[in-house]
Amino acid sequence: ARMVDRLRDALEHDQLSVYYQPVVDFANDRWVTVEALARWETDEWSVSPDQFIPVAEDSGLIVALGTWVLRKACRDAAGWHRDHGTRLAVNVSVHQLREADFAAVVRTALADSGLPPGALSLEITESVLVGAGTQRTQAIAHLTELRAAGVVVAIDDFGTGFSSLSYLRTLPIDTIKIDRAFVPCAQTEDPQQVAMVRAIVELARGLGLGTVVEGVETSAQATVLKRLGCELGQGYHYGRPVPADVISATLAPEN
Ligand code: G
Ligand code: G
Ligand code: MN
Ligand code: NA
Repeated sequence: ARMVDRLRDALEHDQLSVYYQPVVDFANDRWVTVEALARWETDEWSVSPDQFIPVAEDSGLIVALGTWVLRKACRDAAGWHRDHGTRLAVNVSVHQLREADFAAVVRTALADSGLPPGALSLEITESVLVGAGTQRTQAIAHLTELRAAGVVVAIDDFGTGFSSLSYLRTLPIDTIKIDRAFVPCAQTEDPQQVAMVRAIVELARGLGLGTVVEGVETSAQATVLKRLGCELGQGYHYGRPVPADVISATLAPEN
């Protein structure tokens, strides 16, 4: 069967899962957030999200898949937030933002799970700005409404799109997630890479936006990024994406 049919079937039969990757505060290495990442796997095989997410995007199935991930992640994270203050980040496709009921779907997921709006970040990409004016207006209206309720909005994969920087002032956002392509290589500390990160951090600060750096793989990189003024970091150095029960077990003894 085509991958999209198998994916729809997996979604209907609750055969997808959600993994979580920690985001840490460089100041004290504590977990402040976990990012929800969809997984499609069994004991025998797995399909990479780099394969099935594009298929879901192209078929429109990403709307149902995104809602499923959001609701599952809010349920998992409500207890982590209650007991440890841990926040939740969820990836949102531009297709979800074009649906008339997106803000209502998010509000319902929060209400049903008990996760407070201020504990949720939505990760969107610059592609929100692409497409017909009415779709863009709809997306911005959803984000504005949800931000007014306390939800945090982050630009994911910052610096990899093709938009002009002016969108940073026009989009209702709170945080920039600096793409891992900008992370300086630990050994060389490439001066050009360092200059790029420094400029992005300065830009974010000037606009009153928070920063998260992705793809932190070594302690040497963490040291450089911290020195450059990055606030939060995410990457294999701090932890790979893992199932919910591993997050629960790791958080439990910490506090
Ligand atoms: O999990 P991994 O880091 O391999 O993810 C690969 C890509 O798939 C990333 O771009 C990530 O943002 C995306 N992705 C993973 N889970 C979701 C999801 O639930 N919704 C959307 N829209 N994208 C996701
Ligand atoms: O686009 P988004 O930022 O949502 O993608 C997250 C993706 O990045 C996931 O597929 C996750 O597995 C991957 N990822 C997370 N940390 C690291 C890292 O330190 N190095 C690399 N190469 N990939 C990472
Ligand atoms: Mn992301
Ligand atoms: Na990213």
